[in-house]
Amino acid sequence: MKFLKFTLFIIALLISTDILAARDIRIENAWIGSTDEGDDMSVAYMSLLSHEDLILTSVTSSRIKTIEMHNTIIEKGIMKMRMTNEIKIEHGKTFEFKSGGSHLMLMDFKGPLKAGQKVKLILHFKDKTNHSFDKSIDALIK
Ligand SMILES: [Cu+2]
Repeated sequence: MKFLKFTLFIIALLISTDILAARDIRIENAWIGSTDEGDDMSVAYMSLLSHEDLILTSVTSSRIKTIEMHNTIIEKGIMKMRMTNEIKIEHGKTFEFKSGGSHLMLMDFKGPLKAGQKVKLILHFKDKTNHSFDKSIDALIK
């Protein structure tokens, strides 16, 4: 009985610390390039700053069916984009999705992405204990 109580106490503690441990991650300047009617591709940029090492495993949105994470590499003097399933976010170091560097590629969406509107993006992270969590943000279309 004592053991059961203790176990329940530990479980309760774990649950509460999990809820209380709001992830200290700052996501700023999230924006998406506007598109014209008929365009089927766009890009999104943002900066991320975390107080713990994280891995960004994917980005999803109900507005945009396909979002790929791309790195830009230079191969034999030619700039190429490579899809990746993991982006490392080192603690205390701002990671930027930016033009000419890593970026989010947006595909398979209906209708133009109009400047001034916002799109909800959900970022899926994994911490070093393999614990997954999501963070949703509003990206402004510019
Ligand atoms: Cu790309």
